[in-house]
Amino acid sequence: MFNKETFKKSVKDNVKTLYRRTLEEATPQQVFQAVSYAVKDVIIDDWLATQKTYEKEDPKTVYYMSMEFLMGRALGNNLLNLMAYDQVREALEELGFDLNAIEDQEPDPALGNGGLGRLAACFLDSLATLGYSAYGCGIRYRYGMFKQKIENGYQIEVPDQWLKDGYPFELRRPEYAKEVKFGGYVRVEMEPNGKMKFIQENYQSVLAIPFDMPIVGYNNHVVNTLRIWDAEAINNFQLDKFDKGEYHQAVEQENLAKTIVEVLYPNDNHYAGKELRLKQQYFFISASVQAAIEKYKKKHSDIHKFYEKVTFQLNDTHPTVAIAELMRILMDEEGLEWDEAWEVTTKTCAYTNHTIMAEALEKWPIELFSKLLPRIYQIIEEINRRFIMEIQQKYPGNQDKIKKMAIIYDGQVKMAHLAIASGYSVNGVAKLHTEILKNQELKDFYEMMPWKFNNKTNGITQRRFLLHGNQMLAAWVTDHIGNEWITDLPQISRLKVYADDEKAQQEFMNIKYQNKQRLAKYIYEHNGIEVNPRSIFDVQVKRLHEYKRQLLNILHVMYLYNQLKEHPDMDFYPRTFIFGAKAAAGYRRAKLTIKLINAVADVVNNDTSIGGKIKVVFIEDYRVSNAEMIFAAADVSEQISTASKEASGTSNMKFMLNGAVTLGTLDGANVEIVEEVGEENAFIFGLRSDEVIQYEKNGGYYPMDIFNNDQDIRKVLMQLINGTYANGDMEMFRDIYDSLLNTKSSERADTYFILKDFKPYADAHRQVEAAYRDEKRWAKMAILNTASCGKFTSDRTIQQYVDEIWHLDKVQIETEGQ
Ligand code: NBG
Repeated sequence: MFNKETFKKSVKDNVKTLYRRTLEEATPQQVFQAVSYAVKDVIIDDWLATQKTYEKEDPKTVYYMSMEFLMGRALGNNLLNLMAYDQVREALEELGFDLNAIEDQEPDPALGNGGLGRLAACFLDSLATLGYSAYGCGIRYRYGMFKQKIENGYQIEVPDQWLKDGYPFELRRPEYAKEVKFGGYVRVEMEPNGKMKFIQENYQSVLAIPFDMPIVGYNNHVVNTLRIWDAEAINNFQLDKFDKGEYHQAVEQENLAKTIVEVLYPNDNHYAGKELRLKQQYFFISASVQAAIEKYKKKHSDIHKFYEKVTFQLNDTHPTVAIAELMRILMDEEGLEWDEAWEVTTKTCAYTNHTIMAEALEKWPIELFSKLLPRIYQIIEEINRRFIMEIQQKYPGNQDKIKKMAIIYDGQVKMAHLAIASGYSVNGVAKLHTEILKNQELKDFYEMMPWKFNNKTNGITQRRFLLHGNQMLAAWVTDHIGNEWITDLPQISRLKVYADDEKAQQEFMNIKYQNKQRLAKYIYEHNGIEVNPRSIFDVQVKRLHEYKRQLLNILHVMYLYNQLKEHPDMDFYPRTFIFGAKAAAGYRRAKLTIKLINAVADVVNNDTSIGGKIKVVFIEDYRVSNAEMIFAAADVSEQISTASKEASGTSNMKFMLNGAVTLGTLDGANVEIVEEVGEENAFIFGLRSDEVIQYEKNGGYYPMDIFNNDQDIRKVLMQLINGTYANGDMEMFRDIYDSLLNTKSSERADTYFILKDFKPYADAHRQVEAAYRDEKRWAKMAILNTASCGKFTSDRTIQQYVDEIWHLDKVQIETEGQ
């Protein structure tokens, strides 16, 4: 139980033992560390109690396997979930510190790129809060997502040394280390009983060392574990090698260990096809699967029933080697026959698809794959052989089906096919996305195995994105409807009765205003740009990708600016366009788009003739910690992906929760957001997904016609190549211009239908402006957005995974004094 005086003493003691300093002498970072260790002390008892309870009650456990966990800062969130936030704030005040400032000392553990990694983090929060036994399994990258600096308008990537001061919320657990083997060859031996034995030889190996992070449930004493693996060289092996004079190989193993967990690939919705990436995948999967089996065997003797107590959720294709690794261990180490191992595996593994973008679907060249993972490759070959037989049985003589569905085809191992053929569940992440999977992308698989397919619309945790990120609004909500929304978000619909209440409207908009002031201050401090908190804060924050169409947004800003220059007296409600986005380091056009945004910002923000009516801000280094503040301050949520391309989107939900109104296409979860809040409380525009798909299939879209016939659009595009935003340099943005009209390369012009959707988008913006001028109408819309977001809690998503896929048992933690 939390005790303020003990806590204060613990903070002081920690500073002393960690740094040989008094609290007065400690640096802010040292105070953060001391406070965090004191908080960890509080967590530890619940962590132990939770694990004891799990041991006793033996509930079924989900292992959420993911290359990415975008956790964000832990200190504030842990305090809230422990119900100790206010007391700790007071305790620190008494010691002369400000909790917010101390929270700001924490690095964001940015072990993820974007939505996929953040979803995994929200899921862990919900699993703990709902009281389900769960592990997150991932990689402890030494360098997380790069830090973004903007220099001269360009993105510069700087290493993210999140571990440099030590991370207080992790626990190294060498006693659970596992060996992971790469390369070599497979030798087959006949055993006396006639069974074949497969032995990997002449391999290199590394030691996987787990680091555990506590995942604190909200007010329920549950503490689950995120287990991320670090790599170390295997020392005694190394000595062996030296004895034999195999110095070279020993050094290689040392290097392998060093490089394997070095960096997170900074790609979102795109795979790089790099050997090191496959090594990372097998590394954390092999260690995690070994650990899961070891844990199961502590309590159970019959490995055939593994799936009754354990399920693996594969977060996209990145962890799909788990299927073959589980087969390998069951057969080669546990002695099961193929059919027995297959039954266990197919009842254990489930797969989530997070994208239909072709460039994100992992395929590995056979050569690379079989060399790195010879035994795993053999097993996948056999899975493939049997799967093809099944296809032939179902569709006799149909070669086309084999071509489209085989796991190994054309020299490549297709990871999504492996996951679908071998898993017991395949889910999409929003209604529309799942329908597109069933009817387009994975049509053949759906026809063959319809029972595997299901939808799980994504969600977000309200505990981070409202309770922590927007404390003023959270308090206001609680004042009006009580605090049940914290663990039961649909309760928030009780706010609907206040949508027309003038006092409530004023209070709600006043909180929004204060949050806008907070963000304005941040912008001033970080960008040196003054923005008017009375202007409309129109925000697009997410990874930079062509399909997300930040380009549409900035082209529209250029158009508005042209309008304002041409008609200086036009009625124009001041607007602040806020962007935040990292681009993959190798994604040239995305990086050029960042430059364009900053170039437009430079011109527009410094043009005194428009009286500050348009401001453009690019927030550097968009990440979870500043995201929390940005959502709280947004009026308009830009969700403008080309319909059909955004599997779900989850920032759309975070904005909605904070009372921002969606301006978007009918894509991903926007569809369901509109269903919940009503079309009159969102601004929807543009091509529908089926229209996009039709154009993609049949052609018939000619952006050049639009360019030729629409003066406004032509003017904006010409400004890309006449130096308007590039100090006269006509080449700087030519690639973007070409991509829209492309007559040159083989790439289809305007792949993402930007020109097609441009005018409908501009229209939607006019409607936003009109709605915002009507203060009451806007306040009502904003309140209704917050009040209608109940469906989008990750608690609901997780409950559906539990009920329809995992079938976990709920656990109550017994703590002392309860
Ligand atoms: C992303 C989608 C988002 C979705 C998240 C979480 C990948 C591969 N997919 O639309 O682009 O919200 O996954 O499901 O990163």
